[in-house]
Amino acid sequence: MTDTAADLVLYGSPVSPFVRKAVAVCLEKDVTVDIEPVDVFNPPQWFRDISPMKRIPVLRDRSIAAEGVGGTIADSSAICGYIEKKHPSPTLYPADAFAYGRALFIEEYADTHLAAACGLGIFRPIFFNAMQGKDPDLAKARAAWAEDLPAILGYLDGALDGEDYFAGGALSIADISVAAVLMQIALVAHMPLDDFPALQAHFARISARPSIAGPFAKADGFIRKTLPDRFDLT
Ligand SMILES: N[C@@H](CCC(=O)N[C@@H](CS)C(=O)NCC(=O)O)C(=O)O
Repeated sequence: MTDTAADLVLYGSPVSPFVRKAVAVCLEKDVTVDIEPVDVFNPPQWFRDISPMKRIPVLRDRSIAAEGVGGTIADSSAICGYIEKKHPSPTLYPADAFAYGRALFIEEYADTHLAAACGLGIFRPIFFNAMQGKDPDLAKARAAWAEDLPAILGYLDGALDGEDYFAGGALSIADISVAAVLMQIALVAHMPLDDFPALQAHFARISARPSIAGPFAKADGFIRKTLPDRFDLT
């Protein structure tokens, strides 16, 4: 543990893949971070003030400022970049210039394209409906799995190119981002990845890391209270 670690607090919930990504980066670096829950769909004014896009996570570094906008960073990629600078070891960003660029791209691809397909396409139609006491919209989730996911998963499968990691031959922000976002499907449904063997092996390996498995277990415990069973997408 580091002296300054207790200064960090993440506002959000481990149910968010972006919160889990930031927590995983902290855990990989043995940096202590508090998590303070916030209802992002009906946030208090203090949260609106520090999250101009009304999104979680927001990080506060209390050693910079304990309240107000000062000391806050409101985006998971920016948060992870900050944590890397503040706690450089072990590095989660490749040293090689091209591998660094690839890692940032894969992170962005996971956070945008993959997250839209997993979150808006599958997680929300199932879990948000269940939270509102409605039947899960399995038709929408199955359409996303059948029509949107194959190209995205195929790209990621190919991007591994026979390697264990996406960039730089070592664990990086790319691997953490992809696993954190893919898990959004695993929270609500069975996720057969047999057609994408490289990605399947990567997901099994990365999601077994305590930094990824721990936050996932917290999210899973929350989801299972509403949805005891996972659904079939095929
Ligand atoms: N690019 C942002 C995305 C954050 C994001 O979309 N978070 C979702 C939760 S998974 C959120 O806050 N959604 C609130 C809403 O849709 O109103 C990041 O990486 O932090």
